[in-house]
Amino acid sequence: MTTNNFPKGFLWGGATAANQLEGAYQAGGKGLSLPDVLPGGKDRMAIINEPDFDFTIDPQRVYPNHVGIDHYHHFKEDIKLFGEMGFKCYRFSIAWSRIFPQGDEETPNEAGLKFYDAVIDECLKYQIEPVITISHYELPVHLIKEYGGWKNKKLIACYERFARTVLDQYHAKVKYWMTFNEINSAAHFPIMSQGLTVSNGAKDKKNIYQAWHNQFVASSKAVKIGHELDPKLQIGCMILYATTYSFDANPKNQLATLQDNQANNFFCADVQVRGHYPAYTKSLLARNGVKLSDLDYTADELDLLAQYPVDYIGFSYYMSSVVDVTNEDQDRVAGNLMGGVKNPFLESSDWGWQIDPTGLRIALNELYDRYEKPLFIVENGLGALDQPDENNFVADDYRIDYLRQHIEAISAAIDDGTEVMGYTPWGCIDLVSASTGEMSKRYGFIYVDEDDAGHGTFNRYKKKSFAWYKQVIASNGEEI
Ligand code: BGP
Repeated sequence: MTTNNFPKGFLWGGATAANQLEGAYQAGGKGLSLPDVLPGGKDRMAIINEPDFDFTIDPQRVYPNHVGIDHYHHFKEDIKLFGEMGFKCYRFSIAWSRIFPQGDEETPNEAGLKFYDAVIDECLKYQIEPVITISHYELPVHLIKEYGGWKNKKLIACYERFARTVLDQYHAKVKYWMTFNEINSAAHFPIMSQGLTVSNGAKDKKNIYQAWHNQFVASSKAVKIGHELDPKLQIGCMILYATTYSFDANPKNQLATLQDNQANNFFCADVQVRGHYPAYTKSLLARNGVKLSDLDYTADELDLLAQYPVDYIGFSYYMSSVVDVTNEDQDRVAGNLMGGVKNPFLESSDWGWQIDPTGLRIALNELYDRYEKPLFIVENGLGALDQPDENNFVADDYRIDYLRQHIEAISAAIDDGTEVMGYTPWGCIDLVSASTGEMSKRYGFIYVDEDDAGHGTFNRYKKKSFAWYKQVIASNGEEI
């Protein structure tokens, strides 16, 4: 197939998050953020079920986010490599706890602001457009311990101050923003974006919906602040999208798939994009044992949501999923984020994520049909166990193959009539995995010599996919 239909100005690039690559977790006055207290290892997410988990650091355990890939001290070298690949944009996040170490101070930390000024200037030096996620799984620990995370309305004012500070500081140099990373992911793991564990209420769905409401309000406030500073700023939401299929034609499965889509793919975007709660809200809440009257919301807040919806839809896409409510004995995949029913037509990654490029074409169509707003694929990629040879070269043909098929799917979706702004594969340089807290699950075009315990030379090496992606960008997606 030909892929010569990518629009001029298409934002090719890569994506990262502060907590997964910066390291230097106490440098320049930074406070502790949630990932700083999450140990590495396959049971990292299980921590939310430990009743005595209290967000403190246990000296017996390993904390890979403390070191990241030491991007804090290597950012010039890393961004230079992105420039060499020809990135048009670079998506990264600002660690809240570098700007407000505790999260609720009145005055920002100058050293933190300076750091991101330097990162942004480095991008601009290579004509790379910065794309900033304001909050990417980096809630300051103090906001969790003191207030119980996002279920507490006090966080709205803290976020507003944080968003105002960074928008004020960087808006002249940064046009593209996102308010919360994978805001809907709380349906699967409420700890990452909402700071909720079993000990502070994650098992009570009411808290998750209240936290979402508070985040929606905070997100609209950021859109308001951004547009008042400069109406040309583009401020998006960011959702995790997993195209969801019914296992078969059984109407029971079809209905369950529809409801699964409402709950997991659409609910947050419906509010953030359309500016109001969808018609199915009451029944969705009821399915989760929550009543509207359980939630604390005001008419002014609903007004704000209506007045300040997002400008575009950022989303991550890694896999599709399957719904079957009629057969409990189905084969399952052991995905570490959200395992589920196995799709007999698909292969899975080493971590059980079902690989489905056509699902991306479907996702783009589903989202565009529903919202008719520009779409930005801000995460996609293959986590793999890369094996460097004696020259530290990784021949990652499997990654090239994965990305090529997904780029073909984007091209097909553009032909279908969808409006796609850009594509930023996840972890464009190897970094610490969010779900396992390990380095060995790698996504990058650039290999970083470092092991799961955070030891290594930290040298950077170009993988085979580096030259391949450079040519993809140079040809605006034609040579893949
Ligand atoms: C998304 C997150 C990222 C990222 C990615 C890959 O859910 O937004 O932060 O890490 O998934 O996941 P993992 O690192 O678990 O492989």
